[in-house]
Amino acid sequence: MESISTFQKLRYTYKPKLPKALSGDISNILPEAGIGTEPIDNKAEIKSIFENTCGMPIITFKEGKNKNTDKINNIGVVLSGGQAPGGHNVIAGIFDCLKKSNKNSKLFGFLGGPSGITDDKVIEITDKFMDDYRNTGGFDIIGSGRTKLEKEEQFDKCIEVCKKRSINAIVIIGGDDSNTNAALLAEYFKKKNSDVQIIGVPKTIDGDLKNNMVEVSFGFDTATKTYSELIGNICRDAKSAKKYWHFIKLMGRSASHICLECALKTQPNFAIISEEVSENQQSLNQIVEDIVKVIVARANNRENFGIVLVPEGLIEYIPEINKLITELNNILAENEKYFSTLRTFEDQSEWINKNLTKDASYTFSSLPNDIQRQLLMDRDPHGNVQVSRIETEKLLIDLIDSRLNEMKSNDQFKGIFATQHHFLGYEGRCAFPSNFDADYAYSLGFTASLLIINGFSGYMACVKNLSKSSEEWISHGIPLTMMMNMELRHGKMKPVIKKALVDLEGKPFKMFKNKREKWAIQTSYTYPGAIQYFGPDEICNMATKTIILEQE
Ligand code: FBP
Repeated sequence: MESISTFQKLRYTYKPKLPKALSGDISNILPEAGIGTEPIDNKAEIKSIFENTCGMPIITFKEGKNKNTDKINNIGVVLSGGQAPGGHNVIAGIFDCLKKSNKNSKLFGFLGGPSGITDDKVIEITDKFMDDYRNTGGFDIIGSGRTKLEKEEQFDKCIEVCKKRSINAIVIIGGDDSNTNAALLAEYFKKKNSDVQIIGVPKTIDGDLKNNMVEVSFGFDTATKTYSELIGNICRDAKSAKKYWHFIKLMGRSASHICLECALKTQPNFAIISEEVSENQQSLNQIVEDIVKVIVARANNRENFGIVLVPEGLIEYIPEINKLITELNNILAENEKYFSTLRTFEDQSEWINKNLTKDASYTFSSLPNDIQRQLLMDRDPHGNVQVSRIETEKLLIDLIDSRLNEMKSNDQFKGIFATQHHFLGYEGRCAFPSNFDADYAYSLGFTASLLIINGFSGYMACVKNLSKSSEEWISHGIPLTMMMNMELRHGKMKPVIKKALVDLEGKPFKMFKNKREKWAIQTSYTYPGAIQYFGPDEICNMATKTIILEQE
């Protein structure tokens, strides 16, 4: 028998909390449709692509007799993309709601991500099997993957597999790209008169699947709490040893929400927010100069130590590198086959340099070889550079070191610059979900099932009012098309769910901006400590600073 820790055993028995409106009998929960909705932008284009699913109303749940809840439903669930704490609880929420409505309903898991649907790799999730995963981190219950479902042949295969397995609904748990694909799938199914329903669930530690209706994706809370504990520990070490500058890169493929939240929690000496870099069109050299100023000022106070937080996606927001990456993406996409025949890095960089414009080639050549190599690595299935493999924190250290050496040689810097670098990403993606994420993910799963039981398709399960206690949370179904606009992808305009970047006018960023000068010079670290699961509410059941500030 598999051995389990005492903590694991205790966590299995935790009962996730639900919004009040969902806690009664399923036959007493009635969906209520609001007024019709519209896409956030490019309304005409989106409407013409989503003829069958655009304009649907927002759904809310209230108390009331519901006669349609005891039909047998067979749901297939799929996990898509990177891990996020709470994934197992979404599945538990779907499962419990489904079985509450009719114990003969079944939940199936598609294995290894979206390709599990098209490859017909399916398992049934039973009571006992589910119980082994409740309130645990990870996606190992059924695995995940990044296959993109976007072609009609794939959609037809989905219909075929669902028919064969008598599955009448699919829940796609994923980020903005996966939920965009969910919207396309829902539209295609309706167009083809297939009655398979599609429901999306907002997942990603990155926190960038966010809008008026989606306050945060599940996983962000636990990941930022885990990273903040580790950053706090490093801060304490830095303050104790007084000998290193720690450069900590934080996951978050594109947006800097994770970096901002961790900065608000730990008060480091410097935190880069990519969105601000882009807004101010800051070059790599300017970023380096800004950090150098803080290092010099602290050295003048004999504080030759500090903490710098670097968002994972930074590289793509630095204007000259962004231009370079755009060119590289196009060149590599157009010449994929030829490029794969170039065996050595020297051959690759020589060929690339010949194909880049003069400016981009200059930027490429000015970067250290390791970074050049990392920029040429495989793209993910969505065509993105895999920023988690680019060592931006090391690049900054190298450039700052050279600049300080130059300043040392003409007596402008008299301090010491010794460094350590860290990358916090995988450490937090599979942590045991915090109480917040355990409750939130479970509520999202429960909502997804309710939407299916009540016949909806093309919706995202959504829970609002998250800075309040879970009792006061409000469940909704929101049309996926409502979050869409048109964006350029691989040289073509495509309908996509708009990614939410850090809002430079929002309260969380403004709070950080007000404080950062003080945090830079006066050592002001705070130590959030480990996630607490048992104990007083203000320690165990607090939402992120971001949500609290946004909703105060
Ligand atoms: P999702 O957007 O799929 O949730 O993934 C987020 C993420 O954790 C990013 O923060 C990171 O850049 C990426 O996944 C890493 O991907 P991989 O797991 O393939 O290394």
